[in-house]
Amino acid sequence: MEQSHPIRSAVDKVVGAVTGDGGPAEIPGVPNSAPPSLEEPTEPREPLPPKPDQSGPDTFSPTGQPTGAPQAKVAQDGAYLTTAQGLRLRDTDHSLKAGPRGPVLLQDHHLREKVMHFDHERIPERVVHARGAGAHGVFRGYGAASNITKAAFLGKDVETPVFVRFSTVIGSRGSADTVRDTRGFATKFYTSEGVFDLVGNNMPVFFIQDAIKFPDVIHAAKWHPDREIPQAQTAHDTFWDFAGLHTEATFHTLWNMSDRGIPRSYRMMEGFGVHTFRLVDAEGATTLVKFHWKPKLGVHSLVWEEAQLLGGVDPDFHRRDLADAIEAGAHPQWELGIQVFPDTPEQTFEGIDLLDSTKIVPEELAPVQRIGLLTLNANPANFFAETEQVAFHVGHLVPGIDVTDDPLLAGRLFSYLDTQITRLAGPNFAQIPINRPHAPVNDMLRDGFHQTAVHRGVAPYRPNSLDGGCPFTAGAAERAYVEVPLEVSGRKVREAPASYADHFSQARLFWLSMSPVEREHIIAAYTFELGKCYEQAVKERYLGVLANIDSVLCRQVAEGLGLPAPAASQPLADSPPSPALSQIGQTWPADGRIIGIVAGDGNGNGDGDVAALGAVRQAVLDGGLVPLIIAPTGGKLGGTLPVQRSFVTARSVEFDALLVAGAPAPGKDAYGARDAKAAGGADAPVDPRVLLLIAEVYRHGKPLGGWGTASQAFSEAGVPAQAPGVLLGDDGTSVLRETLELLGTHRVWDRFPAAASLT
Ligand code: HDE
Repeated sequence: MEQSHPIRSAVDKVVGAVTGDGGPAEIPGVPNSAPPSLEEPTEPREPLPPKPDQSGPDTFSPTGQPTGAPQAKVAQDGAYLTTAQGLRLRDTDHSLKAGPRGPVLLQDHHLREKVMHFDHERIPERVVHARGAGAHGVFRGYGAASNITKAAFLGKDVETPVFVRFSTVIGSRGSADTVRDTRGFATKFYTSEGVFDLVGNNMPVFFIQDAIKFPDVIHAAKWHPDREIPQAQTAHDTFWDFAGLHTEATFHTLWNMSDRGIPRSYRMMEGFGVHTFRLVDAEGATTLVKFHWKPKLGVHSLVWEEAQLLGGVDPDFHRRDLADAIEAGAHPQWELGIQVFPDTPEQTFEGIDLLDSTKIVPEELAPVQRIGLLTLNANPANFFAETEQVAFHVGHLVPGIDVTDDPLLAGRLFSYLDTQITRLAGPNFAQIPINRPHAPVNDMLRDGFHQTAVHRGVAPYRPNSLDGGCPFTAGAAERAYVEVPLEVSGRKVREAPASYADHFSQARLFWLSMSPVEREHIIAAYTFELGKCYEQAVKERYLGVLANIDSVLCRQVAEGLGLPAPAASQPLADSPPSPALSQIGQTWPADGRIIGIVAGDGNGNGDGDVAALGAVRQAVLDGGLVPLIIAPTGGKLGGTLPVQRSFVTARSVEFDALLVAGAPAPGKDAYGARDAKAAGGADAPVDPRVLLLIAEVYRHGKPLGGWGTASQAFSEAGVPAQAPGVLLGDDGTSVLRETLELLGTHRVWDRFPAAASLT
């Protein structure tokens, strides 16, 4: 049987539902499962069915028992509006008043309830990682780790439901997605043995070695406390003041300044558990591991100008990308991997301290072994209930996975429970539907705010006889969690081990592993961030740090800052580069990428043949990508082909590649007073908004294809026809084919020649 591509079939399905005419496929982002009527609906009816891409938490009781209830049963339902007590209401638009002109009566219990609840709708945002996006999915174990861990969910073909939340670290809940920052990558596995949370980041190292410094680094990175600016970024004095004085942050800061700090998509990030964990097999033998997530789509990043533009043009870019991809059926996937190290008393590997979270073990020394597959396949049904209320904790462990003595991890084991007390207002947050385990809970923890379980028995204590001794403790045979019985000893001191003093060698390793263009981006990022600092001393001090990474890096940044480059204060350690750290040099699937297709008005104004355009659009869908037609105005080209972006709404940063079907003459609104992007364009041969699209796509290194009279538009935009990744052809489908091939490497890297000093 012929299988249509998931994106096409999903989009077709969505649009079929929306337009009701089975018409051409629309784009993801449909607000609900049926289109609204033009007239306000007044006839009571049952609610619309949920959208096909959405799912809620599975229906488990607060005590981890499957209830068997359909998900809709925990949602509000029915045709009639009620109060919170289920009382049907006749009017919710007018307060109860003594006559139409008032006064409002104190007895209006509906007004009181409605406004009271509204007044308390917000909860405190997370103190870090406040901005995020989540998705449901499934994890399937390969069984490849079963020889070193008894964790049931890692067994061969065992399927475990998961909820994943991605996030930025510094910004507030409403901040932009594309800021330069670390990204959180937190996964909740609802395993048969209890919840396991892998609370990781998209970078494998951290700013600090000891949790006691966490408030310091976060206070430095967040806004200045007097003005509460800048939002969601480290380009300011307090961060670089701290980073220059606290040089154990050097390596993580370098990751931030690299392209990893501005991911293209949550779907295109690696994830890391950061700390070393201890796996335990059924016999009690232990192995040290570091967890990795490897994205099937590869690791890709924005360029800085795109990230900045997106901050204004689409601050929800990453959220939207994740939700749209899932809605369109392009389900993102990652393989879970582990680097494996023998559990020796020193807890080092090839001289690298495994308890130091500011260090990596290069993949070339310890390859990442794949042990399972994560697929995100459903969007949350309700952001607040799920993404906002999900509560992760590094101490949510299952048999077969234990922690190590990494002092950063130790602090986290305290912190993650603590923070929920403020954020989720009490100790019963595990009972919120998204947090409920899928394993029976019998904890003897009692009462507290928002207790939703109705416990039985009279003896929530042990030992007891009144409840028949229940509940009983389990042994390892009954899958109890048993900590690895390690010997511990030592003097009570506030000190770090000597190995923690090396702050620069791995930063240098990273720098040396970058391709020339990646180095250019790093130089530009430091120059931008330090250039935004006010204090000369802060900049000068940080140049001293850069000198200890690399003299070229230091010199180039110093030049940009207009300051002298200092010499290194210690010998630079050269180690072989780790190619795995570079993002460039491989090819990856282009699933779910966004292709902008610039057309004219459908009447021969720079778009050629509408039927041919439709064929290109269909071919993009067939390739598993999302086509967005861009035309002078909204509507349907030739009465059939739906337009998704107008020259007013389109901006190049939305697209991974641009196809140009011709050279549209300026639209009627192409003048500066209406649209500054079109300033001076009324008399130009090509609409200036199209020229801007072309110029930006070109300078961001994206594939640029064109046919018909597009060559005229390219030359008006200053794009050389022979430049790398500029594809001019006779017909759209052949240009498209070449464009898709180029997308495999993500960008046209040849368009970015690096300075000779960096090659
Ligand atoms: Fe977190 N971190 N963290 N962190 N962290 C939180 O927990 C904390 C650290 C990470 O999507 C908070 O529920 C301390 C490393 C992610 O809900 C809080 C220390 C790594 C998320 C907290 C660290 C992370 C958090 C805030 C230093 C990567 C978002 C709200 C010892 C391995 C989870 C919350 C989500 C969230 C504390 C360091 C990752 C305050 C004290 C290292 C992905 O508890």
